[in-house]
Amino acid sequence: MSSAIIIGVDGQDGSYLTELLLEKGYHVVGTVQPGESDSLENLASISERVEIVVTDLLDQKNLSEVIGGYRPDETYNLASQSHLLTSLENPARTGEISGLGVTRILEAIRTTSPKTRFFQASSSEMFGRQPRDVPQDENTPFEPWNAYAAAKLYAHWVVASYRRNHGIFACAGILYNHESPRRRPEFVTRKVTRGAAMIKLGLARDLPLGNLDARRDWGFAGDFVRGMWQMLQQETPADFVLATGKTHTVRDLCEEAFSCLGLDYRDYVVPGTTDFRREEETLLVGNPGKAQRLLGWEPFVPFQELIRVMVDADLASLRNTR
Ligand code: GDR
Repeated sequence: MSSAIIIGVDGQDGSYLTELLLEKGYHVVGTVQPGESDSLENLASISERVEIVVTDLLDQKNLSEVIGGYRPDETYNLASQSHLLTSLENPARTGEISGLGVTRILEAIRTTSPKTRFFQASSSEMFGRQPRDVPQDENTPFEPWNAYAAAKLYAHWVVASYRRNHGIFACAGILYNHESPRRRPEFVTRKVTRGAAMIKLGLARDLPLGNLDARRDWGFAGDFVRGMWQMLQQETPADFVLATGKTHTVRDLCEEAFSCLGLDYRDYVVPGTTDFRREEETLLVGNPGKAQRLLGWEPFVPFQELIRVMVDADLASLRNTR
């Protein structure tokens, strides 16, 4: 039986990856940060099939004990303070967790379990505000624009260095935005699908949002975790962009979500002061050609379907809690 450790198992991606690996017959060990072991609602239906351990990315000894104790075939690092604005409120901690934390995991693998294959969730944010190429691929230069992206880029290069210098099978996926009904509501897709469902049910009157012209390349998280697993099944380790190659604006997202409910977003969306970002001439859109060619990876769920599924899920869960 294959085994895997999923670091940061309690997030959106951790739950989808757990489901995928369980389907494939893996023994799955999931780690959570100290103090967060009660936030496992995404894993509720499969909790009995996952072993949960508390692991601290700030603590080298603890990481070495966990990885050396299990010596898994694969380790996936999905732990991060992934909400951009929150991560920027505490940039030093972001660097500790999203940057140095990855070095600690790789050190634990190198010293205690060097045959363990490693996946790191890198981010399209590493390309910065004015990427040289549109769409971006694995050869586009990085130009991180904030402490979150800088921490992610540090980790990205550390992965490459352990691959080159220590022969560790380590891969990074440069992940564009990926969403699902399990996305936390502070991210814009879920904020919109949940907000629209609340308005439909009479639980809210309007939806305050930031920049409606911001564009993103949005895919389905379930497709992305399949790509992570595929990366670790290759003969040689490499980095891959995972993206849909298509962008939509926040306005398109609103139009789609509200129209699923027979509503016109223009009647409900109002300017909000929170989460407004001035950046946004950025064209972050990925070219997944390498993943398609070498991994046979495809993002199956299109934008419209993704948003419909999210709206339906929000409507159902809000109805249940009424
Ligand atoms: P992002 O995701 O920052 O791209 O990071 P988010 O959903 O927060 O923002 C997407 C875009 O929408 C614009 N926006 C708003 N965003 C939020 N959250 N709330 C609003 O009201 C709002 N209005 C407009 C944002 O400015 C932005 O342009 C995600 C995370 O998963 C990261 O961890 C990951 O690295 C990147 O995707 C790839």
